Amino acid sequence: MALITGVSGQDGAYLAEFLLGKGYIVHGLKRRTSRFNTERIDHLYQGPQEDERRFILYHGDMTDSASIMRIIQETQPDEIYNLAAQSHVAVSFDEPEYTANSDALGPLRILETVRRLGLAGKTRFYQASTAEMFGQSRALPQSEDTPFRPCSPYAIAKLYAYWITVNYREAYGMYTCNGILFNHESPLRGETFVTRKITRGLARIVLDHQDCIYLGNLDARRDWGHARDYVEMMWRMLQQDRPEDFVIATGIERSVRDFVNAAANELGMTLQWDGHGVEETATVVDPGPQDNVKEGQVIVRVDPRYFRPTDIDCMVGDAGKARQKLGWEPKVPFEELVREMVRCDLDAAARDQVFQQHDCAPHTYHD
Ligand code: NDP
Ligand code: GDR
Repeated sequence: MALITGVSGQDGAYLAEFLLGKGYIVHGLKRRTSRFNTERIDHLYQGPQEDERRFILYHGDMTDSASIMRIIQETQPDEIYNLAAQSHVAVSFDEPEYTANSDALGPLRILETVRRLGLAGKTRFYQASTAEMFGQSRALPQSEDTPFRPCSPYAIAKLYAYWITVNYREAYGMYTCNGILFNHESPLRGETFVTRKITRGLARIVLDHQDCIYLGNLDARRDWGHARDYVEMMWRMLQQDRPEDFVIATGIERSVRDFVNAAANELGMTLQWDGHGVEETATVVDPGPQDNVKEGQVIVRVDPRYFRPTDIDCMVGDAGKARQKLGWEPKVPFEELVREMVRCDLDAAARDQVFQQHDCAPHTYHD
């Protein structure tokens, strides 16, 4: 039996599906929002009236110890996957205190609850740690031994979570693991992360809903994998004889510009990049089969509002330890990830078109 916090997020949805497939009963902590926000897990939902439910949701919040205590006491899980977080790096500069509360103190609240309830010998704990903790560390590729040099309120909060997870393992003998995951994407990725912003934006341009997308740092280089591959590693970390921390990454880095080119290529379009810094643009030199896109149309511009006060130039991981001990082998190559995201966003943009034809406004928030 497992408890997943952040079950309504990208990784929560893939992990819930994965664990249900393994025969687990899955409990999910979900925060209260003013509207439904369970689109990613609606296909798994079982109403309270159904018999023998295997997927059960609870209202709770990482900033509220009482709700965490109630849910853990009620469910007494064998495994806890702590995925809940304010996970957007740029937003953490706007909401640093809230980010620290949910991302740093949230995991502490879980660990302390497990200990206080006498579940330290039973409940295994996975912490969603992040490659962002390496920050501006110059060492590349980054492994479990690379020194941390975080450079955002998000990464600094996650660093506290990392160390408190290690501390509860060492101090109380609890089975706790950090998965130090590099960027992983999918069609379920939040719309304001750069990959999804690009695939969604290009799909909408192709269907004539918008002309252009505005991005920030095009030179940033990231190590992008598929979320479905990564959640399996979370589970594998909790099935070992001894708890340990693991880096999960593909070992290949690409720039934001490379990602735009790959997505455009998937749509049969060729782009030309001109200018530097805030003047840089991508112009369509060959629209391929896209009727709504014109040769010479500028479809990417830079908006400095998307620059961060401090950013990371390049992140790339060395997942040698996970390869050796967890049998880690990323299954989905980069091109396939981009293809899947572009296709799903084309479908979504087509659905939006139907909404528009019936005068119902679809989501138009683009940030
Ligand atoms: P998402 O942003 O998609 O999901 C985050 C989840 O946390 C959502 O379910 C969100 O709820 C929930 N949440 C946020 N704040 C709270 C709170 N105060 N109380 C309860 N729930 C809360 O992130 P991902 O699925 O991409 O990432 C999962 C975890 O892995 C995160 O901790 C992230 O920091 C970490 N991570 C992610 C990486 C990636 O590349 N995806 C890489 C490395 C680490 P709601 O749906 O209501 O917003
Ligand atoms: P990141 O992901 O910050 O690495 O955090 P994001 O996709 O937000 O940014 C990646 C890089 O792209 C640059 N960038 C832009 N980013 C966004 N969001 N929007 C833009 O318009 C844009 N233009 C350029 C950014 O500056 C950055 O360099 C993700 C999250 O999932 C974290 O929770 C996780 O811990 C890390 O990955 C590993």
